[in-house]
Amino acid sequence: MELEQHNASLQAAHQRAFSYISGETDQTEAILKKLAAFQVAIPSWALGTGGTRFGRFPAGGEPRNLEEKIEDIGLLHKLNQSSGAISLHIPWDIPSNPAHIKALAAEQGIRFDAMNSNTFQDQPGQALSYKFGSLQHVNKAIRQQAIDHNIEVIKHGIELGSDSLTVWLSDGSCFPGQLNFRQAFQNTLEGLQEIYKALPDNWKVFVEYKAFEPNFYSTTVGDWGQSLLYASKLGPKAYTLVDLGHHLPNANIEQIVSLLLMEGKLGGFHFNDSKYGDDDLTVGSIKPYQLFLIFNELVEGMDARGMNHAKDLGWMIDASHNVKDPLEDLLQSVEAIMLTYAQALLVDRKKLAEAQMNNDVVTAQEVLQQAFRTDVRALVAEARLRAGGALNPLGYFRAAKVREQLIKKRGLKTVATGL
Ligand code: PSV
Ligand code: MN
Repeated sequence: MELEQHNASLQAAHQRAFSYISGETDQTEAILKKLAAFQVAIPSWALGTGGTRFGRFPAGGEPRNLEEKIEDIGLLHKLNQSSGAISLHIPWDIPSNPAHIKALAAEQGIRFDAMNSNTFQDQPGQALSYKFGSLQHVNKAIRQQAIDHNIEVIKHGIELGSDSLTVWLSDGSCFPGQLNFRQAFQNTLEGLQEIYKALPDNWKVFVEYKAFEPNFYSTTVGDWGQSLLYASKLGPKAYTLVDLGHHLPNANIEQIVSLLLMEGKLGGFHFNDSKYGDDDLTVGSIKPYQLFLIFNELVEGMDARGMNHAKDLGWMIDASHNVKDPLEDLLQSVEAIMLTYAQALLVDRKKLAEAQMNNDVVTAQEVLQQAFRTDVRALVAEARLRAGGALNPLGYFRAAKVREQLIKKRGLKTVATGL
């Protein structure tokens, strides 16, 4: 099925819904412009079926190499016009021919978002093991190996035109007494300082925190306080990265986001959703109101600093798709992000500020929920349509039998690199 044909078949229903929502706000054109500019990076490791330590159930047609991963993201972007970036994980996706990879991505309108290093696994042929950590390690040679790897990742990123590095460390301890916390912190800081020195002038480094897993007693970058401490000591090119799944249960993530923005230290975002921990579920599938409250703070906080919503933070999905088609799951996640961003743009900020000044708790809640309960699907669809995408990306994906075609081309038993 052709895209035009798909869009034509949905046009009348879309028009009805779009005229309704346009009548609800005088901001339609401004919101459409912001939606069109907003791009969410797709991680190179999320294009295959995810798994747990108990098993993995691939459904076929997974990308066999980086070229095919870029092809998959190009497909997503063609349909939703909001996935115009890729975030690479090294060494899972080392570009053997960077110029070729760069050109391939450019053909699909895809740029290279943050590069991700990996010192949480041992690679075949690796000299020293990360079993007891990387940058925190008691052995200087192991710390140096982890530093060198990160510098290598920066070099790959420079070749591709990326401008940021995300460092997520699994470093920590599994049992009380295993680590000297201060020593682990100091070693990690010194390592990050070496990596920081290797950053080009226009680059940023994002320090990602995570409460637990794979270490279950302590994590050396375990929460936003520790991440902010590292980022502050490192300097102006260092920022905190918030991954939604990396908090202890019921953490007030929207407040964390607000304060990091206030300090000018929020650098990037990994979107996913969870019920229990780092579940890596589809964005917006479990706690959509929390996602809205986070976006509400993002928009308010970025506007307060005059930031560009699309460009000044790194936006990325970080999820795993164990029982869904990865591409369908990613389409759902990007859609959830766009819808929530649109709702946050609808919040009546003047009325909210007045309610706050008057301690009018009821009105404050009404203002937020008015936006959250607004059906903005037609706004997001209109932005997509104007950019050349599909009115219903998921519907098109199924009608055009995209997965079936990928299986035919790549085979049923293909395995993408990643977790
Ligand atoms: C760790 O759980 C994490 O969120 C980091 O961002 C990694 O790079 C990613 O997942 C993939 O393992
Ligand atoms: Mn992450």
